[in-house]
Amino acid sequence: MDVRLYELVLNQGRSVSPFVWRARMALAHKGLTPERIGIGYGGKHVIAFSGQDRVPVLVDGETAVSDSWRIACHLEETYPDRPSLFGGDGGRALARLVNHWCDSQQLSALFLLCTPATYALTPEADQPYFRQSRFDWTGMSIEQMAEAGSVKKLRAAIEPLRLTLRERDFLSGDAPAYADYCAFGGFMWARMTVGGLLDPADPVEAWRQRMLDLFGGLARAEPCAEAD
Ligand SMILES: N[C@@H](CCC(=O)N[C@@H](CS)C(=O)NCC(=O)O)C(=O)O
Repeated sequence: MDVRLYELVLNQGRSVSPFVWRARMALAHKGLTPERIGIGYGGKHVIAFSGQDRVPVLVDGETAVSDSWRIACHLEETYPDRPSLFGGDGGRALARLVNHWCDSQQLSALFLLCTPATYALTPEADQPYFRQSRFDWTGMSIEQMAEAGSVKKLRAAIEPLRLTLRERDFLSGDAPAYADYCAFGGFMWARMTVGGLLDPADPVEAWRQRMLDLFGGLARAEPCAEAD
């Protein structure tokens, strides 16, 4: 079966995209091992067939799917007999809430902390694009972001995760599922660029360690900025 995942890979083989990590974990959850194709910011022509310019892009047989949420839904619908990513319609709706919370709150809190190090890992030829596109989004230079990033603010922003993980091992309950992969993606961006960022005593850190161990240590095995 032809299953391919297009992802963003920067210098030192760093797979930095939180959205790609969501898709990689979701594929592993379904027992699928895609061929991984790394592109840089300057390699968007490679995914032009998908009709847009963002990763992840999944090619599953004849079907191309972009956007991490749409990829998760595709996997759930195409592989219903394999372990569920959502646990039914109610679970899917709540996973979507977690997805939106991660995009708007968790990734915003990580943005200023991880973007300067992502820039440093970007091949020189793509750095002007990276710098300009991030300035267009935020009005800030890479150097201003480096000044403004706050670990304290990140740790405060993830309080909903902390409160949940004090009560159970995974956001989805006793076992991990898509809501966990959503939140984990953000922390993988940090792991690839700056390190863990969490207090060792934080229940979120204990969960992150459990997530790193999943699927034979799939995420732990990747080259990263963190010494395990
Ligand atoms: N909503 C999309 C977001 C995808 C996205 O923004 N991907 C980033 C990687 S982190 C990207 O392709 N960036 C290319 C760029 O910034 O030029 C998803 O969930 O997959």
